[in-house]
Amino acid sequence: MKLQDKIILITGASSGIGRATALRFAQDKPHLILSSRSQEKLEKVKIEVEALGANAETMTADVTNTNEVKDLFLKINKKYNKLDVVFNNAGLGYIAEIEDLTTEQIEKMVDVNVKGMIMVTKYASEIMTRNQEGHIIMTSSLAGYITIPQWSVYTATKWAIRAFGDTVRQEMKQYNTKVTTIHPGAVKTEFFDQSKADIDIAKLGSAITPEEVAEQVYKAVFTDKKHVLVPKSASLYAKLYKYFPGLVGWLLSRMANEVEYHEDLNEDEPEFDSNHTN
Ligand code: NJP
Repeated sequence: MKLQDKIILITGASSGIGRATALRFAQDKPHLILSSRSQEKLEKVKIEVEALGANAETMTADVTNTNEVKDLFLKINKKYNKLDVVFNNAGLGYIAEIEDLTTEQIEKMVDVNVKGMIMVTKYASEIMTRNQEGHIIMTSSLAGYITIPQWSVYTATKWAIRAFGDTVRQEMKQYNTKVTTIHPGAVKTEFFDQSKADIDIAKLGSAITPEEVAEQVYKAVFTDKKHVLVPKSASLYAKLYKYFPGLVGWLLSRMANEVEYHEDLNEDEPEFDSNHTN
């Protein structure tokens, strides 16, 4: 029971990678604080976590609202006076060429993925530096290493988080606080339901499960890694990008286009009218 009695906060805990990570951590029976905007969804995850024998509580907060983030950490500090791990994970993406993204979509990506993640880190760091102990884990993306057409703003937010994480890591070392960024490739979660991408994630063969990411987040807690790329092919793309940026962008956008092609092809209908003879 390596994490038993540790206080662990997870943002974006109501679905996808956050939920899967809560369930992975739960096996060690820590005290989990599950956070996102939806109380209803969090309650469902809490029941799943408790069924595994861990303690859990829900604390809603919209990470784009700095007062709500501040209140979240005030509550945690008052109740526990410590925070061992924060999995700073809430995020979203809208996928389209820059001219087709709405101003609202752009602002939302920057607010949640950059401002939200920075504020969560800022308040977590106040508790951790005081206690001279802690681990901040942030979800960036494979898109934090590469560039893909149609993902420009999302990519910008995730590169920002890699740079932010690297810098905070340098600052936090003196306070015995670790900082890690996680960089997944495509993951089968609700992310793609709201992303407006023409991608059927179920058909994207290379997509991994949120449980595979959760396993790497869990393992990261026991190491002091700067970056964790998952799956292994994500590492390969990141390395290749250094030397062949255009090729990697082309390959990845081609994979997405192939999925679109299969989508467009209605397999229930014949491609030609077999009764028609010339
Ligand atoms: O997506 P999803 P993922 N304030 O939609 C929460 C990154 N990533 O698990 O507020 C607070 O299932 C939302 O909760 P709710 C991605 O960028 C993904 O895939 O209740 N919370 C939900 O719990 C993100 O950073 C892929 O609606 C807010 C959670 O965020 C992280 O993985 C690939 C919020 C989103 O869960 C988790 O995304 C990759 C707000 N304002 C990186 N807005 C991928 N799926 O392929 C949203 O490289 N949430």
